[in-house]
Amino acid sequence: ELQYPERLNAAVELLADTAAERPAFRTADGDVWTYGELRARVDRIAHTLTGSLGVVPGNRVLLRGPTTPWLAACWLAVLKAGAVAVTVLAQQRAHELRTLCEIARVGHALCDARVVDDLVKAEVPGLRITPYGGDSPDDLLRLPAPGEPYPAVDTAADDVALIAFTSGTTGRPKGCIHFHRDLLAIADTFSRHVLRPRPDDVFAGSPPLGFTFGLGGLVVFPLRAGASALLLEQAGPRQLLPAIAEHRVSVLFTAPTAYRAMLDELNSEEGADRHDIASLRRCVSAGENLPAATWRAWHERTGLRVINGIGATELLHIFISAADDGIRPGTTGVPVPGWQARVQDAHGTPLLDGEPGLLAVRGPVGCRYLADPRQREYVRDGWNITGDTYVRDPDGYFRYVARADDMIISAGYNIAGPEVEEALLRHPDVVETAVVGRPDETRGQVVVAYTVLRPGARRDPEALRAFLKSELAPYKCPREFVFLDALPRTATGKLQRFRLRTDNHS
Ligand code: 3SK
Repeated sequence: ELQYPERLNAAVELLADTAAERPAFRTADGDVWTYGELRARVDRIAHTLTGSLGVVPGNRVLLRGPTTPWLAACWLAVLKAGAVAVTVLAQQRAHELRTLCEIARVGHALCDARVVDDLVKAEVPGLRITPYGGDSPDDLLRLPAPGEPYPAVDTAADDVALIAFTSGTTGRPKGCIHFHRDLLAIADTFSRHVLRPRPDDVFAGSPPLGFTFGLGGLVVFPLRAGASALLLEQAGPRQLLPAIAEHRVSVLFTAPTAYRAMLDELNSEEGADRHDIASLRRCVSAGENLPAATWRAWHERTGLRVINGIGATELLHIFISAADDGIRPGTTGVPVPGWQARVQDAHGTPLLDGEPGLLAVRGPVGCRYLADPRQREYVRDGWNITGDTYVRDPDGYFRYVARADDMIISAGYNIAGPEVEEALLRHPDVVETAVVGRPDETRGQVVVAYTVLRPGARRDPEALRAFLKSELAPYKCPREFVFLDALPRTATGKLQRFRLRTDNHS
């Protein structure tokens, strides 16, 4: 079990031990921030926060901007000053920001000057906005601030440090409260046991810092290991491959769609010799389930075994995964050391191995929604019910079936959309697909496959149906195929199946 002292400030712990001259953050432009520079800038921002801006411990400070070292430094400064960081995405627009500020009762905001307009437009009553990184005379980083070290606020290990939002894939956003100790716990469980980082590692990836997948993978894990992170403002699949080569990235965090897009490039005629990815030693995939076909294709092309994981904003980071030779394609893995997991029915009764049911987990981080009655649905009898349907195999490996609300029931059959998607992805023309149930008077639901094809491929439902008939039991085969240019996704890249069920895409 993890033990932390009663008094603990996560920012102090993350910044304390690494030699001043070691690199902490890098940027695509070649800027390098050493640990010494990072500490000095964090202290300067913390002085400004508690000096001229009047922030006091416990105040909630919104942080918003593209992924830059300045955003990471602001986050560390807010924690060091004993305030609460409220993280949101740079892409979120005025009406969304207003809702998030209302839910978290935010009084201050530090916002990258390039995206400040939407926050101003949100007209949040009483919100004091301080831009950083721009030309404005009030730029946070231009404000005169003393150059002395900032004495960190003496926070308790279970003082609130972070409010992170989960949009889920539907519904009003929920603010998830996390403590200072939670931030260390994710590094001391998943990162320590599965990634096993080294001080010379260079972390990089696509999730933004406003998503706890990115905050953990690109800030908390590298700093806890005394390693460095390449912080990319543009981190789509097209930017990742050249960045890996140029900055010798060794630990990569991204989602299954990005692995597929990078494979397309690596397997293309022009891309075959263009990208040197020999520096990679760990590739993490999370955010949604990693199909076995994608795992195998990446392994075949690169020799690397992708670390699949399931995480949640409610639980801050990844709680089921596997390392090295323990990785089995098509499964998520086993509970990360420090975590427990089981599969249970709707009444909380554990199910037998091999039976699909609700995934329930517990460990060093728990779900605490900010004033939201949905807390009672997520946490039952001390177990966090993630909303995923899983099966536990007899050897203790957990296998993803579907999001609990993504099961399709058609003519009495239970059909897991992801199983059909996995089969469709084995077709060479299919880039992405989402399989959902559409209400039907006779069958209850019918299976519909929304599919993105490779450019130039023929939109031929009969060919896909014929292909699937050799891969799946006939009752699972989609009745209907709808071809799209792109699938609907949230700002963090999660597929929005509910939009396919409700919007008119046909
Ligand atoms: O929500 C997720 O999918 C997730 C995955 C990994 C780590 C953190 C999160 C929130």
